[in-house]
Amino acid sequence: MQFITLLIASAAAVSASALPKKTPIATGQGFGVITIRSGSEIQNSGVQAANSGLLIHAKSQNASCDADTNFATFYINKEQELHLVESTSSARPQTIYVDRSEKGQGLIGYTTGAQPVPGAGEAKGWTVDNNELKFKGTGIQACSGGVDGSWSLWLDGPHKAGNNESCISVISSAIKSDKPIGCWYTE
Ligand SMILES: *[C@@H]1O[C@H](CO)[C@@H](O)[C@H](O)[C@H]1NC(C)=O
Ligand SMILES: CC(=O)N[C@H]1CO[C@H](CO)[C@@H](O)[C@@H]1O
Repeated sequence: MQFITLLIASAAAVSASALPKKTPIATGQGFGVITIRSGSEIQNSGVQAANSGLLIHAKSQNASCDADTNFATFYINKEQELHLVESTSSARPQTIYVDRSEKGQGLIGYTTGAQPVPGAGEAKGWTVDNNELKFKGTGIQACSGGVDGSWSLWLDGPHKAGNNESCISVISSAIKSDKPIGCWYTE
């Protein structure tokens, strides 16, 4: 009995420590994002930004960062816009948008500097609910087959976003960054 209790206690300790810490994310607070989909190869993958889109599993996001990192750092402002934390050497904000139109199929992209949000794109509506990143209540899916073995991220919806095959829904878990690293991400 004692043994079983101990076993259960230690199993619980292991799985609790494997879970990301759920520290609430305040407006303007820097955070990273990991994808949660247990049993898949993209469980606990850090979200990256490159080529005006979000991805996971790229060897390098090829960004110019203020410190060494291969993951993106974000913040949400009062207008519910999702931004990439800027490098100190860059003065051009990079802002994430989604295109929920029939053509866009849930595309997630980002603009750089004064670039307008394209066509049907929307930038306002991002929230972190109980540490999950969502756009107007909708979560995210990941699609394999991206550049360099990566998976591209799309708004959740039909699992053929952008005619990509094998898309799966994930939980995008926001993890507070105590020292957000600013980067300049490739356009
Ligand atoms: C990063 O740069 C390398 C070398 O140019 C390229 O092969 C790779 O596809 C780039 N990665 C991304 C995510 O664009
Ligand atoms: C990961 C992946 O396959 N991405 C493709 C998804 O669809 C868009 C638009 O058709 C392509 O540009 C991507 O390469």
